[in-house]
Amino acid sequence: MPINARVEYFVAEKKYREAKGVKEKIAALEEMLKYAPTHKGAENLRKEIRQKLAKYRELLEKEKRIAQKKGKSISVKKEGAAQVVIVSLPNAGKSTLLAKLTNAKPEIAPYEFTTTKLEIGVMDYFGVKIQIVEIPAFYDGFAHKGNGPSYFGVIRNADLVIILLDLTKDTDEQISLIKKEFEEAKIKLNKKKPNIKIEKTEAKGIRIIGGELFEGKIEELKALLKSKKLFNVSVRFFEKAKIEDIEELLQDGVAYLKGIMVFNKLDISKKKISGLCISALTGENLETLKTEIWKKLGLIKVFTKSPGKPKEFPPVALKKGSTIRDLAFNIHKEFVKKFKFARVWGKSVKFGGAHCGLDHKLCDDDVVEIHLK
Ligand SMILES: Nc1nc2c(ncn2[C@@H]2O[C@H](COP(=O)(O)OP(=O)(O)OP(=O)(O)O)[C@@H](O)[C@H]2O)c(=O)[nH]1
Ligand SMILES: [Mg+2]
Repeated sequence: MPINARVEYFVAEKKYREAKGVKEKIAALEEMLKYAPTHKGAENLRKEIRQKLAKYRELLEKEKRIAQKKGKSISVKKEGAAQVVIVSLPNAGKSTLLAKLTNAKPEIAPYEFTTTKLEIGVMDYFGVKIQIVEIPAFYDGFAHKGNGPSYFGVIRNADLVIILLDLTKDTDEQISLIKKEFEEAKIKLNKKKPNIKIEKTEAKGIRIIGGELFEGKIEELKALLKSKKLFNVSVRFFEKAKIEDIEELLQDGVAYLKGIMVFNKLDISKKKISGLCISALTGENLETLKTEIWKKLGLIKVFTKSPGKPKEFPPVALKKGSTIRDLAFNIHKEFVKKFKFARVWGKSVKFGGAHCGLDHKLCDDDVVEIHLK
């Protein structure tokens, strides 16, 4: 980590780490380069950023070429604080659910494959906008056939997947088919990315750091790396891991996504399922579903206020664990520089109106009054 870097640099670096798509990565890297320290000691850092930029720009060109070959590319512009996609086999009630949760008016019909393109709506969650996208129904082989791969491109970019299951049909069968397609598309659902850093090095040989955390034979690990032509690398373990975890990390294009399973058509089913059961038609349990979506997205909403005034609406959505610095930066870049102190009301403080600094961690529904110099 560079010393003396400006706060904007760290924010850009955070964006880079969290970026999912190639375009987002490029934008974050450009920002990192803009704010990276210019002194001699940071030369390597700037070089590294430029190399990464070149790599991602090349990747973007490649993606464009592939998209051109395949014809029209399918994409959705992300809007709001997060993007949620709904997937299911035909007729499970995706459009009905989308119409109930958002402002969208998709076609709803009792026959299969009614929805043939992406349907997009916006859900309001206590003032926070969340984009919800219906993906046309899955079928056997979806991951590799027709528009399936393009739709999986949209899914990969989402923050959460709702797997909608039809209680009036065999749910195990639906689950196994949908899971199979996700596996085919190399998307890991609800699995944490193994916390292992594999980096190419200029130094010769394979260097293993924290090897006591590796639950396997080091020789096997080295053989695997060599089979992937990784001769000069460092592998740093931050948690216990198996050889399969390394294999997964070395695979191209693996994505990690959060997902929830939701069982629909509760109103006409007598099945007893331990899971979130709803009726998109009657609206039963939809409030619970909304709360589940919010919890699973790992977001918090924070209200700002001016001295002597009530809290402002809508709230700002932030990642769980965000600090006043993140909030200030979210409002305006200058706010971090000009920050004097903040007063906070809510769960993150012992008493309402407590004075806090930039590093103070915020909780859901906190109210924050920022005072500037
Ligand atoms: N009883 C009942 N019927 C429902 C429910 N949700 C959806 N339906 C019905 O199921 C049928 C399919 O609903 P859609 O919302 O079009 O399903 P879909 O998943 O979007 O379908 P495709 O786009 O064809 O994949 C319609 O007749 C809906 O009225 C529900 O909760 N209960
Ligand atoms: Mg539909």
